[in-house]
Amino acid sequence: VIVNHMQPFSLKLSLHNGVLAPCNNHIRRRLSDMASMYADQEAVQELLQHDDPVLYEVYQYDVPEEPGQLLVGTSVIHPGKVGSEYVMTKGHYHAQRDTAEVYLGLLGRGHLMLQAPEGDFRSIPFERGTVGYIPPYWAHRMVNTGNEDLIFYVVYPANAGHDYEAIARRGFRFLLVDRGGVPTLIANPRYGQHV
Ligand code: S6P
Ligand code: ZN
Repeated sequence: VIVNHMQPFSLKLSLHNGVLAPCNNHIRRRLSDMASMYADQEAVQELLQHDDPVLYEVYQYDVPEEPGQLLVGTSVIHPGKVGSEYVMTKGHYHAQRDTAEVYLGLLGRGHLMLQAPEGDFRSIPFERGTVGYIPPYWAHRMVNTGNEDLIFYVVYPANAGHDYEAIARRGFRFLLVDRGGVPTLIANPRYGQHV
């Protein structure tokens, strides 16, 4: 008996620019959408006086958010820095904490930062061909440490949802900053404080 009437489908993913077609959920995140998340607030204000740049984009094909379904999408993080901190995603836990996710690197260079609720932290270097496994319960944020777009493909349970609040409040334990051209992890001086 067929109980799920959803039809099979296919999408085209451009391996050059990450665009997914068709795409029914295109998100653009600007600096003003996550201004408080960068450590150097003077640099944020300085940038915002001139412009409100798009920092990253997500192309996703939404399906019903029910258990058993999978969401697929690509993220394109543009290169750049805010102060000495590299451009990054907001980062989140899944609202449904016991859901995992897989990232596949397609273009560019970066680091996948992961953090468990108890504070355990990992940073995984990412490039074309890297497969990153994000276990259930780990918050995740991607950082573009290169000078071109960082593009990766993601697959995760459609009922996972996003919890941005916890990261917006506490941040990650470490920041990824440019130290003489070398991406370097430093302790986040604002970790655990209200951001
Ligand atoms: C979704 C998955 C990615 C991110 C995207 C943007 O669970 O982890 O598609 O949504 O990379 O990051 P963020 O933190 O702004 O959602
Ligand atoms: Zn996620």
